Amino acid sequence: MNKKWWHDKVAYQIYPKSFYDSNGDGIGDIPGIISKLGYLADLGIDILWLSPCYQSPLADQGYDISDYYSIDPRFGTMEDMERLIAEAKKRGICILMDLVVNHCSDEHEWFRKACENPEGKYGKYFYLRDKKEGDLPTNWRSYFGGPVWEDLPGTDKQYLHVFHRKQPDLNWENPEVREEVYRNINWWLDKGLGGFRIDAIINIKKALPFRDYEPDREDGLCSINAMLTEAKGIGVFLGEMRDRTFKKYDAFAVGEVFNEKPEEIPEFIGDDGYFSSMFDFNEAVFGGSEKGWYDITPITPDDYKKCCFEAQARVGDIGFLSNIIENHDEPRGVSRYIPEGDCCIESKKMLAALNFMLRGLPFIYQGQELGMENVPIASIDEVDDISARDEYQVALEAGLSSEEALKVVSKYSRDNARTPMQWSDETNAGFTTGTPWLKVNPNYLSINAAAQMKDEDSVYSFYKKMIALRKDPVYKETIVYGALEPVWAERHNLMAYYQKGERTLLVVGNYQRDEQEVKLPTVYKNVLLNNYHDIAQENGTVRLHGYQVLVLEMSA
Ligand code: TEU
Ligand code: CA
Repeated sequence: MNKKWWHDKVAYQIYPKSFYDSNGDGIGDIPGIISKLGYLADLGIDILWLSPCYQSPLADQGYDISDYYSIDPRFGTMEDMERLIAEAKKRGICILMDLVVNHCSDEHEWFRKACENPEGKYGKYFYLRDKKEGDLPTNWRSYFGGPVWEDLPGTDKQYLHVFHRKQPDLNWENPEVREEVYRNINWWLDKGLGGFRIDAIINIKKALPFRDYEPDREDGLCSINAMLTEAKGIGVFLGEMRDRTFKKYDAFAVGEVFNEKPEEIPEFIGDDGYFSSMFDFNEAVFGGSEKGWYDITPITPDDYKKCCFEAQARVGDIGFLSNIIENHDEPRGVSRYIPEGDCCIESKKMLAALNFMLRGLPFIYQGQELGMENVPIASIDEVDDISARDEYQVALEAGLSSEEALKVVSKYSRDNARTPMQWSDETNAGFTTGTPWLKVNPNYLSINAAAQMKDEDSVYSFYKKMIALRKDPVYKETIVYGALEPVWAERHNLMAYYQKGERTLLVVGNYQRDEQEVKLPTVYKNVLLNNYHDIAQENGTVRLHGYQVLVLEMSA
């Protein structure tokens, strides 16, 4: 594997709307991000991924772009964006924007022109089909519920949207569409971006000609996955995009890739892959069901371990995964991966270390470094997330009571990660002086950055230590390029692995509240991380405290 400039970096995801509001309108913005660059640099962040802040009606919170060349006024101006890129660079931080090109917004000029003249140039930018009364072109269910087909306003046609109806799919088979995309990517890279996170990219290749698949619910529709499994040849688009854009700039590109086949990994993230890296979603998708969120099987510590090791083994040293505990589409990791009732400072640090020390590029989602948790939801009316609102209906239709359905939504709603960043114990967690667009988690009085920055034992301080360890010249080579080797893989509620490179590191976490003993294979030379103040040991046997995690340098 060739070494790349970004291999030893630490990345951080910002959800602009909820990060920091600089002007009191209740919406986070780019000047707000600029004012927090000091915080991010101090934490040790090198790469900053911004969820979309382009012009958008925000039907899906910016993942519906109406102009790829401008910044939405709610987030700031193009000058703000340029200033952010420049100010970040001064601190050694590079910016990634979100590339959302499976679809645009129905308020984009292309779509408006397609409505005006579906037979013209812009009609070919989308997937249009003739409307037949009582008969949809296909029986696919959109990710956010309901059929993927919607009437094209003012015409006798329908258009395809695999996400929300306000997110019409772009027709990647049309070379003109691809040219538009590449031109935009290069335009941004010329502004000095470090690269992109690439949204929902697996969806750009459709199985043609369109056909129906076996329905998988009472609604007679089928999951998009049925069509995607059949779609072949996405590599032609992805390779072309790489060659025309990222490659020329040595930019970083991380793909939001679901359901990749093992044989595709070298093409995707090997040397000269389509992407620099791709996210590991193995833990996030565990237990998923085509029926809906209400049917998800909750993940246990043993499942979590298995998912991590499986993903690591699949990729090996072919390339670099990007490891996450959460993102803006997922519940808070500490609320999901730590058994109910056990979410505390120690267990949060354990989860952090087990994930952060894996081979790959660590991505921290805003507030994760504080151990932010899921938000209590009292009623479905409080929920903003369009996918959670749909899943609530799905649960009701499946026969759950409204109370049960609300419980499901509380657990998995994307709002959990989207509540405002908890900066301090001041009003609205110091996020805004106005009314926040989404309710602040009431636990901000005890979980906030200001308090944790002063506290040596906080989750924040632990993240800072982990990041510093990854950058320590003595251990960097081993942590970044070491080979991961699971240890005691069959032990219950214990997750442990070696990182073997120039040095030998052992990462071991007691994934339960009860103590647990391990007999160390060799003696250790140094304790690099410990979420307790002591190590209880006798003759090489360590009695791990509940949720204790250790990173040890072993004698080889
Ligand atoms: O997500 C793609 C995607 O597949 C998600 O629908 C994911 O399966 C789901 O959110 C898990 O709960 C991307 C973005 O990250 C998401 O925020 C957007 O809504 C979506 O694309 C459409 O652009
Ligand atoms: Ca604002």
